[in-house]
Amino acid sequence: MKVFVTRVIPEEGRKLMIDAGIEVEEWKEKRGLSQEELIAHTRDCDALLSVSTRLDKDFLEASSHLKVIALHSVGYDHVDVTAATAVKIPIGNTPGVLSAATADTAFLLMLATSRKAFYMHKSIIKGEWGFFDPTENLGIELRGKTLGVFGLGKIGLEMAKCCVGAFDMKIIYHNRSRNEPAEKELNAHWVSFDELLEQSDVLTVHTALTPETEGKFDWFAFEKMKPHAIFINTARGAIHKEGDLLKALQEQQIWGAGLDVTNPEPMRPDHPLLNMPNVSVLPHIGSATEETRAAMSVLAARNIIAGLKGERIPFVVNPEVYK
Ligand code: 8YV
Repeated sequence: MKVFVTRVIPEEGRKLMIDAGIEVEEWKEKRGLSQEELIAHTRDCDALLSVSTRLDKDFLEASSHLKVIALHSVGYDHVDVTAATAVKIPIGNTPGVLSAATADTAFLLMLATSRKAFYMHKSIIKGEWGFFDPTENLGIELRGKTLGVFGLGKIGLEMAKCCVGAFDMKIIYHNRSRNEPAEKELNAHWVSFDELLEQSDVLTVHTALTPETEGKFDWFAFEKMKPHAIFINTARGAIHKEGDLLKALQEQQIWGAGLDVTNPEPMRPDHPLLNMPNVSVLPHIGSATEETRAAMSVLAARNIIAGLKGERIPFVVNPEVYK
């Protein structure tokens, strides 16, 4: 049995597959694969472990011989799951293990933005640490403020817990359905999307990218937010409209933004958002800790091993394939 892996993954996951008797072929080049290259490399394989590699309909239709596809991510917006289901390939993801690390990144962006930390750091490098003026370089405080969570699932819950523990923040959230355990645990309140916009001091996005959430944070949404509100996105860049966000910041419709995800990625180095004092941008490192990436590789490997044994994979995103 052989698996093709689209990037080099942590040792923990690779070892698990090798110990299970699986031959592991990793793509070691520092560039992504085209769909044609992917088809060619997986032709003689039984499984695919995809690390953020786009899997479109053409690839999936040409690859019906694959017994399983494991993703090295919780998100699967880069995969045509309907096409995979049509050719009966189970798709697995890595839920749970990256929730804390991703929430930590959201928390980091919130705090850094509230004190303009990234911009201050850059100003020292530029030799701009000059005469002390008590009315300059002022941030805003977070204690007792309202955190609005768009998508209170596993990651949103971790972020909310951090904000309650550190700053005693009040939690409001908007989901399609109520999260009653979170309401009890954190005294969180469900609000409509408009109420979330109007009442949040910090609004943090933790939802999947779907046709319903794509472009959800546009000019009309930012316009409803408080002038001192901070917008945080560690989910997917396409959930906000970057041009509208820039305009909202320039026109002081909102106060600041912290982004771990942009649209497109990578963000171009001369992007105006990168030179704004109240904006913090990171290069999609939400799950990038040694512990979390190792745990993700293990879940992906477990999906591959189960799939190759002909068993139901433990973290399946398209359970319909087993019907
Ligand atoms: C990375 C993520 O994109 O899991 C996700 O959905 O966004 C991140 O963890 C990544 O795929 C790391 O392999």
